[in-house]
Amino acid sequence: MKDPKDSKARLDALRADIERRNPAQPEFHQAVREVLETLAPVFAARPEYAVAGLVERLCEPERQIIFRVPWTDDHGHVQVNRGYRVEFNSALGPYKGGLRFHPSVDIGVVKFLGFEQIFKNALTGLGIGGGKGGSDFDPRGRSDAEVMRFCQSFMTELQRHIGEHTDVPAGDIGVGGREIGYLFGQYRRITNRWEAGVLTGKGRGWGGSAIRPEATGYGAVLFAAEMLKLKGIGLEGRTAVVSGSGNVAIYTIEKLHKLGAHPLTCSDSQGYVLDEKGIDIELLKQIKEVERGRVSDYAARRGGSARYVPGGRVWEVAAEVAFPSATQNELDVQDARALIANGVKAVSEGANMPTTPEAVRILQEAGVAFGPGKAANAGGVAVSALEMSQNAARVSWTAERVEQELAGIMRDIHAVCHETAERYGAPGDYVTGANIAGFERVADAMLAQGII
Ligand code: NDP
Ligand code: 2IT
Repeated sequence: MKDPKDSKARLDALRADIERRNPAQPEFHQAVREVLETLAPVFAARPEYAVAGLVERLCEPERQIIFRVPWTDDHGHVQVNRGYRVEFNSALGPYKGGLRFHPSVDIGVVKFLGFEQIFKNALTGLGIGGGKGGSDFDPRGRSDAEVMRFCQSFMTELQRHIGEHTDVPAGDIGVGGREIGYLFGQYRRITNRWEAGVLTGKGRGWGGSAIRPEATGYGAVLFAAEMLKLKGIGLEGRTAVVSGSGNVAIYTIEKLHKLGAHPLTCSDSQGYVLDEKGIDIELLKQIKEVERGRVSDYAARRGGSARYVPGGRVWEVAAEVAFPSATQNELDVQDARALIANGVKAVSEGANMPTTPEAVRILQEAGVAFGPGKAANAGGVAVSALEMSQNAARVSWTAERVEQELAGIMRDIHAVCHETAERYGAPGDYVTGANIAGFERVADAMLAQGII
């Protein structure tokens, strides 16, 4: 298979087959399409990858688990949710990836996230396979006691599938430190094991790593800084737009402040805040992390500099760097055009697949440095892997040490994406670079380990 046209034809046929065999999973189709579209040159250059079944196996999860999650709400009513864990690929290490609790979660969403996670985790170089899970449970408006009962019921089933050497979940949308605590408690109770490495994102006092809460957001900013450095500019003094107001957005904003940039926005699913003086990180943390409030509360309490825009999108605000940090497909063609018109120089994806494929193309064609999520937001799972290392060694590293490791990992990921893109004739295209570099590592391990 030397002719790239042959490779392309084969990949197109495979894509059509995947869409036929996995109906009604648009996010999964999108994630697969985006990777397959960039792989043709690697097949042309490296015929060893063209063996039958390699990509077909990569696109089929090793295991998909779907289970009932019954729990009782505060009014004594029985609620029934659905739980998922997709164990996608373990060629490089135990399945690793977060749990998402959000009403939009279905098997297609979990599969898209698990598929992305394979390549992201490979890029970290830390020996972790790809997996993802979650539930259509909506934590919004639920009491702590309800969340605890839900987490306990969820773990009662999940525990038989996970383990420090098997599958290691963590947080994602709707799952943070509180939920990981309840999940860990139930795992420990059922198994009668202190198995710290079975979950990451734990509390600092009981096996959690320093800097894990910060890692995804900090990493996304470090990735943006690396991209800008190649354009000969720094982050200091730059204006930034950030979407979302959860874990990733908060620590993106914090790191931007630390590096002397000006984060002007944050958002939730109901609207956004524009703060001309820059987002007050302490007020945002108080409202979101302590009070579990909304960004509209931020605007009400911040005073004159902040304006709440109900229903709007942050991408209409002029800025030099953009960090989509909420959810998938939150930045579309119209948003990309608005960013370009306002002179954006770099987009670094804190969220998973937040930019639609057409918007990615438009941004890249306009010369905007575009960091895809599987590279730019890999800092979170990378520090999760460092949490597993600390748990295995029964040690706890200082925040300074973890932060230094994170910075080195993000630099390395940027470098490998950049070099790989150049090697395959797509200079500056981090999407191609990330997909091929991640693919090569997983594919080499899969080939060595035989047809399983
Ligand atoms: P959180 O639950 O902490 O925050 C999610 C934020 O996104 C909230 O502001 C939420 O607003 C908003 N949001 C969620 N769903 C939607 C939606 N359908 N439309 C508009 N806004 C929405 O999650 P995280 O910050 O952890 O995750 C954000 C993104 O980052 C996700 O794509 C996740 O997969 C990705 N990610 C997370 C990592 C982590 O370590 N946590 C690591 C790597 C990637 P509202 O409250 O109104 O729903
Ligand atoms: O999308 C992601 O990389 C995460 N939600 C973090 C996964 C992890 O295992 O830390």
